[in-house]
Amino acid sequence: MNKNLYTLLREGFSKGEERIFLDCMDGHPWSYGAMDRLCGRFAGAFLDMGVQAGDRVLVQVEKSPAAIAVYLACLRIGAVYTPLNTAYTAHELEFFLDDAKPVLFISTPENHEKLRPLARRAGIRQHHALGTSETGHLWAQAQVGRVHEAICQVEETDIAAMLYTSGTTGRPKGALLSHGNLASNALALHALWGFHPGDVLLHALPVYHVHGLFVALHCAMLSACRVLFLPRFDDNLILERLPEATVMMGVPTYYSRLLARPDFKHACCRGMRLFISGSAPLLPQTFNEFEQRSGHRILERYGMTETGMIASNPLQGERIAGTVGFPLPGTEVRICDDEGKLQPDGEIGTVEVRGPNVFRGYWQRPELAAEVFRADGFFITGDLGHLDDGRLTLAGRGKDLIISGGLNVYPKEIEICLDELPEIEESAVIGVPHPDFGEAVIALVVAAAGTAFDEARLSSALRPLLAGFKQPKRIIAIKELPRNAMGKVEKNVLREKYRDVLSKK
Ligand code: MLC
Ligand code: AMP
Repeated sequence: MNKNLYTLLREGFSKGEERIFLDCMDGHPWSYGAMDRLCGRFAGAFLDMGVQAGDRVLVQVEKSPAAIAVYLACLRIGAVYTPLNTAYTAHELEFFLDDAKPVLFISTPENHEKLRPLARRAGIRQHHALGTSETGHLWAQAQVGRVHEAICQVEETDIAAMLYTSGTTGRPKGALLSHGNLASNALALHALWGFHPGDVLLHALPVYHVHGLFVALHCAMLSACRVLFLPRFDDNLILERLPEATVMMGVPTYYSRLLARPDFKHACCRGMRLFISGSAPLLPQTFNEFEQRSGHRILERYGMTETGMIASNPLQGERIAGTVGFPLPGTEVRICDDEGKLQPDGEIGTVEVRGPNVFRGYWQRPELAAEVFRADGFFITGDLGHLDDGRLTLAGRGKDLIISGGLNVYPKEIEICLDELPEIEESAVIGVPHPDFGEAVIALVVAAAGTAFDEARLSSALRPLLAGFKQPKRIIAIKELPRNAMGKVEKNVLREKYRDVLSKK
């Protein structure tokens, strides 16, 4: 049997080909059948460009139905879909182009010319543009080219997508997700959250991450649900469309932004059956306030790029604020100390995961497998937590990671950029509480001898190097970085000292 994820997704929506899939409120909703046909056209075009099964297709485009068709076309021909955050700068892109070694690179029409020299330098044979409407080379090419109907025969372990995640070294690594990984997670979540053909999913998430692309869209596709496909999170648009929706998925910032709207109340949610939150901790106060204002207890779940979703609060049964619920069926979770020794119930340790959802490894970094996998196949997430009668509660992170508005930022990447500036002797980047993003980035720097510290100038110097969400919201000069006896920077001391710099306005 063909284990291609596209076969499974098509099985889900083939009963409702004429049903609306993506509704972008532009008067031209995309039916499942129309999406399948566009996917066939892109698949034909990609094959004509020389893309073969196993080749990487690197994609940095705006959210649009065409972007989804590109994803599905990659699945169909067995290529490895590799999406990138649209906020990445040309400087950041250079790394991805070199590392992923894509056969095909797709960028926006606006960036196409600008990125052409980079793509050429990286030796990429095919570089095309894709617009959100019917603009750009790929649309034109797909209209005149052939339609490729067949779905590439793959094994469960063949790679469907590669998603970059950063790491403690500051160098992003490509997590390889197989057709089997994505299919098992899609089926588990679809069943667990009770998706059915009558659901209407409100979708405001970006589509270059696990959350917006896999978790949300796969659940919808398996029941041929209608998706209210918003270009981005906009509270006005959300409030306008909420009465039509039955399910919404978002990061905690979406829910706190809704609560900031005095007109968000019970009546807005009359058709809703489920609000789901993940990617960052949902504060119990947000959970409680949301329940008071809407009558809904947000269902919090927990996942990672490398594993897809790991645990979820129940659809039926108690959703407890501050916990992420129970491991998904088929997924094992255990809590261990640094040596891998199992911790008793209630004790905090590192969350380890094993199951069909766990990724195949990092692209061209086989040496990392030994660091992140135990001999018995458990993946070490780097998150801290405890289990109580099977229910998982997260308790911070063992890894030096900042999650800002649901986006991951690894301090090292920013520290490397800062330390290269001549005005800076050394730096420490930390996450501190932020009223909108939950947590946000600030930098503490020691100025180089003989230089004058100028925060605005340093921020401008970082602009072309780092995506906006990684830019420190403040750069603060200090005399020296606090260090322990081993010479390691004591970030806890800094986090404590500067915890109010962004929350007090
Ligand atoms: C934007 N900015 C951010 C930011 N997003 N700063 C910090 N953290 C963020 N998350 C900055 C921009 O650079 C810009 O800065 C300014 O804020 C306004 O930008 P914007 O694009 O207008 O912001 P907005 O549209 O309001 O976006 C905020 C957001 C968005 C929270 C709606 O970031 C978002 O949709 N986040 C969700 C991310 C997500 O899908 N995560 C899932 C990962 S998967 P300036 O200086 O230029 O003005 C995963 C696994 C799992 O983690 O479990 O799901
Ligand atoms: P990413 O690497 O972008 O996939 O981000 C995954 C990380 O997000 C996890 O390792 C957790 O640290 C965090 N995360 C995801 N869901 C939750 C949640 N519900 N609560 C707290 N942290 C979460």
